[in-house]
Amino acid sequence: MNRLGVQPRSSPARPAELALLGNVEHPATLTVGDLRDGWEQHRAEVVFDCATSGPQQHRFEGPLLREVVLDAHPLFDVRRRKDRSRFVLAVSGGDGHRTVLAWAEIDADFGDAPVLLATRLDGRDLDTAGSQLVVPVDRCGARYVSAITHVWVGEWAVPA
Ligand SMILES: Nc1nc2c(c(=O)[nH]1)N[C@H]1C(S)=C(S)[C@@H](COP(=O)(O)O)O[C@H]1N2
Ligand SMILES: [Mo]
Repeated sequence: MNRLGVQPRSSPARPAELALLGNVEHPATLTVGDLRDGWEQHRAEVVFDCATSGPQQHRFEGPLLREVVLDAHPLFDVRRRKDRSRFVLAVSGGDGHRTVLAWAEIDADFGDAPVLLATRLDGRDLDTAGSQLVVPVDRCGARYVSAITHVWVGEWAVPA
């Protein structure tokens, strides 16, 4: 911001952040830079179908969602498959679009899906746009939530 209260064109835009929260021991706020520097980057070349714009082909890079979430220490006994299988993940985008995944979809002992939190899309860094969910096992694009603001981790608890 300069003295006129105007954002100069040359200044870099504010980096996007996502909140990792819910039934976890260590909630965190993560920038795309954190996602790039903190975990091994995986690549995914994907094709998905969009109901409105047809087939889309993209190249993504980023950490595995399960590695990022595991480092926040979900409140399950990591050694017990049945305990882990009760958990779900809810992912929201800046525009209100949101989706859910079962923890078991990405757990190596269950679906083992290589779901990513993208840091790069088609060779472009996502630092200002925000991370995008990459679900290579999906045939359609609805769960490729972009501009992620929240990843909520929670346990299905039976209503009293
Ligand atoms: N935040 C957000 N992410 C979103 C959507 C949306 O409306 N909002 N639409 C989804 C749908 S329906 C599709 S097909 C893909 C399209 O991704 P693309 O435009 O990068 O090809 O984004 C997904 N991610
Ligand atoms: Mo879509």
